[in-house]
Amino acid sequence: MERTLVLIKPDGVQRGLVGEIISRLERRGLRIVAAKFMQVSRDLAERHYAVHKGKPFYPGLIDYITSAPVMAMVWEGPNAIAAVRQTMGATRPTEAAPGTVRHDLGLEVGRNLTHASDGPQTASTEIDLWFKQDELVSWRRDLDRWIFEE
Ligand code: D4T
Repeated sequence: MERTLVLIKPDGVQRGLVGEIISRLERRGLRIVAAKFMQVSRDLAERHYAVHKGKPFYPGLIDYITSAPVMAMVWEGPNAIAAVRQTMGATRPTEAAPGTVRHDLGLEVGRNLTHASDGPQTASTEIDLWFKQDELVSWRRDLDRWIFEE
């Protein structure tokens, strides 16, 4: 079972899309492991986006992610990293496939609603950055056998 970090960014929170986005992940069959509604500090933002430091969009990215609260979550499931990125769609909403969160709900790359880890190493590093071990809940749903082949 794979785990991935998902952020609903400030635009998603401000636009009242938290429920819609969580609902899409739930309906996909993914299982929530952790969630916290929080104001992101500049320090956390800079650590999360360290890989983009020096790029032209970096200052705007830090301002954006710290501009209002975010909903930070961990989701799990078989191939959860790829599944969540597929549900979110391409980084640029105008390149995202119809049916994805970014296509259906967004227009601009700098207001692309969500973040999702892009690989197993990043997922592990990002989950550790955003959550303490005791904030991650391991549990089973009664429905799991109808969603996971196991
Ligand atoms: P995140 O990390 O937010 O899930 O986005 P992606 O994984 O889909 O895309 P990314 O790392 O390439 O970009 C991180 C973040 O920077 C913003 N961005 C990106 C931007 O404002 N302008 C740009 O030209 C690019 C490439 C959007 C997402």
